[in-house]
Amino acid sequence: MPKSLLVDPDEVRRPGHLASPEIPLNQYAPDWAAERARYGDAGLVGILHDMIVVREFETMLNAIKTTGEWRGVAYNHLGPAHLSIGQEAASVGQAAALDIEDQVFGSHRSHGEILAKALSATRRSTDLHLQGVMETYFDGETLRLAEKVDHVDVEDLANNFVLLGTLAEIFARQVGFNRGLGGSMHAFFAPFGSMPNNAIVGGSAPIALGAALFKRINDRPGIVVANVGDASLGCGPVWESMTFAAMEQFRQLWPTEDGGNPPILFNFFNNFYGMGGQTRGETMGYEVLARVGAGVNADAMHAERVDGYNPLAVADAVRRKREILLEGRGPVLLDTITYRISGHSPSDASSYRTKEEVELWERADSIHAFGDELVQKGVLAGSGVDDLREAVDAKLEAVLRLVVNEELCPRADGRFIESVTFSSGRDRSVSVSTDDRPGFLQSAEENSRVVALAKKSRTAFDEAGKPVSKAKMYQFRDGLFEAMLHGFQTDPTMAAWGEENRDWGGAFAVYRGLTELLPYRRLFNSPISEAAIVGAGVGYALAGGRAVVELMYCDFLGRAGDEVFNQASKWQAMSAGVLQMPLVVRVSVGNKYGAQHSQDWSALVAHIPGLKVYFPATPTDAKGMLNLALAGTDPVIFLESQLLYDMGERFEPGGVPEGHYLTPEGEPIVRRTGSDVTIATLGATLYRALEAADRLESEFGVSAEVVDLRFVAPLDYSVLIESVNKTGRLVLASDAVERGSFLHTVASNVQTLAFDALDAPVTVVGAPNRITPAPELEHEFFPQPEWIIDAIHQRVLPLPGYRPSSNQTEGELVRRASLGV
Ligand SMILES: Cc1ncc(C[n+]2csc(CCOP(=O)(O)OP(=O)(O)O)c2C)c(N)n1
Ligand SMILES: [Mg+2]
Repeated sequence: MPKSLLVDPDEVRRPGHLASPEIPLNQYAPDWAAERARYGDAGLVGILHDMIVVREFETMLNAIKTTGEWRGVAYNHLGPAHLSIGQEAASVGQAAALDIEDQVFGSHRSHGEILAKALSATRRSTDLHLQGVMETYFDGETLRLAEKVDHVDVEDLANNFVLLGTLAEIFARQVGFNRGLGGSMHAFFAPFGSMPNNAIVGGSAPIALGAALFKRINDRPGIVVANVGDASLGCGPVWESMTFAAMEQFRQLWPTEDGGNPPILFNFFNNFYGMGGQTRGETMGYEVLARVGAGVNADAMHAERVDGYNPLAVADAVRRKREILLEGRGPVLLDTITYRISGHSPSDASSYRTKEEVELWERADSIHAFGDELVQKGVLAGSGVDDLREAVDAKLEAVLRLVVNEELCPRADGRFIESVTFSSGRDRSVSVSTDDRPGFLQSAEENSRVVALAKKSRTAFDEAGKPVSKAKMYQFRDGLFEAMLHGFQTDPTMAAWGEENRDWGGAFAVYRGLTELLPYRRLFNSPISEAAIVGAGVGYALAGGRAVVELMYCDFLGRAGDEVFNQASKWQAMSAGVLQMPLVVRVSVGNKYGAQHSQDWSALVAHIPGLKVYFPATPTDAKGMLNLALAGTDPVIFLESQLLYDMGERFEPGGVPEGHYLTPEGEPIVRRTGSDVTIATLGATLYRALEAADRLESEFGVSAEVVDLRFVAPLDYSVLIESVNKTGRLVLASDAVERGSFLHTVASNVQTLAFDALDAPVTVVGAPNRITPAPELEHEFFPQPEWIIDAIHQRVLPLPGYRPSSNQTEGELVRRASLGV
């Protein structure tokens, strides 16, 4: 689709002033009769009840942490407990305005949000629905225990279930909502709309954005709330998520029937502190947090400050904002003011604030205030608050007694954690959306790229062995294209985004042709926001979709560091396998553009548990391995060397296969057979290794076997061991800098697994530990064919009469290591 928006110089150069919408501050005007009619007396008491539940739950936790005991139950809780005592009206008021299908993502301080959302959802559910949820969750394991606590009806039993599932999770027990693998800061219960909570400050913002995108793209009901703290406004990913959610394309370019901007509410629980740093007056400059909305879009994000000490004011704001979001006019920002009476954590001595300040907020306490109001208005009897508290405490005590019982409530073990690290393509129910918006703009047969590919040679050489010209040759990037096409055709939820993904065809033309084929909602340009690009992919995937996101250069991984290292990688295990993460992060590995665009960082991602890492080196593997990634349900970092994008197929005798196929996961492949030495490579170095092997053969009669590792994780060592058993020698080479290279892990494992077969030490050839220089000097940086021969000569198998051109000796290794270069 050609560019459709004109940038008119006359318009943009015209003088004027920018006006911003007014941002209301605490404008809630109580209308008691209207609120009573809206909620009914039982509803109002329900709100108070839930606030008391949150307060008592956390008071109990505080006592356990600080005194090791509550109501006669002793327990030593080793893990964290970031409490929200004082903030109950904010979380409960919010939940009171949300439906079951609305989702809330939170922070390290989200026990209250989990309880509030779950209790609100139970109240909105039928008994049948509640029973279904509880029976099916972990096959009723949590329910069986919850049934041991007194209850009068199904809703009351669901209260037991919520308290028990949450507390057991905090205490790392198997019946916890995430089998104890999430713990206090990551607990959640998706069936009631309580979604992953995040120990990384601001970490929920991009993930919630992805979940909101999932709703928008797949026409699902409800909204998504990113509950983050005031101090998270100092975090880049939070800003990236707000600007991403506010992109004008959602309403200007996407068809109206797609529904507008993703329905996301950025709710800042503004307690005025980030640990001890005071956001008002010290660590931020906004003065009033809600002001920030004006910097994001023309609607000022419909920002408001709302009194988070009044549950009805919060519910009123959330209800109004929810309507805006459902109409596609988001995103929304709420500055929900509140106060944390408790310390940041139970060990916090509150040295950063005065007693006077804490007492002022204690005097305004929301439970007292709301309770008094209900009594005054005759909704609740005089002793009502105390009666509610006593009933909640009795239930909590019974739950606590069960959860601390090691026999009734055991913990999962390491084997279980291993079993949920990957979901390995476990059945994923793709619920096809019922709407009739087409998933394609044209048929594949009429797509220009598909038509052009049909005429191309699927091998690099013709039948006479002559090289095929690039214009006529099916290339590495075409393999990726075909895999993407198949993914889009077979998974209706699949969506892709990144910088330049649409008109440009992806930074390296992998997607050329897809713009004509796919509507915006399945392929779109993102802002230059790597954290939000990947983070939204995480949220989209865990919400039920399949996402393919692109990082233009491997060197930009740092910009999406948390999203790759802590989020994509960890949520399957932290959820105990409740969530799946069908997310492919396509990452090009560069060259030519110098130090900040040319690094192979396979080692960084190799070190992160929970990630799969693929690195194809041929067009056949580009297609087969991307097919594999797209057939799976795990997060895959898919590395693509820019040196290979226009490479043709040289190994597969019939050329790149036309149909759909999968490269066997984790299996390296022998690209050239030999008997004297094995050269194993990762990525584009393969072709230099093959050149080295040819020279070894022709000039020295040394027969080299070349193995293309293709995978970093998982990696099956049998092909390599078999080769080393035959040759007795192994040289490993890749374009990554030598220090910390993943190849050292391979070297160490081969030494362990094939020690008896080895006639020489395993040798790693990598780039020197320096910056990547200008293209004219790259031959001094990236391993060259002669370096591989030099290393063989100097450290593995002396070659008679050979004169090395570089220094690959042990002495040089020691010298460089001692200098750190
Ligand atoms: C990225 C990151 N930096 C620092 C921390 C340590 N930390 C945990 S909570 C917190 C304060 C967060 O303040 P805010 O976002 O306002 O939430 P609040 O604690 O007030 O609920 C800090 C600095 C962290 N968990 N993550
Ligand atoms: Mg705060």
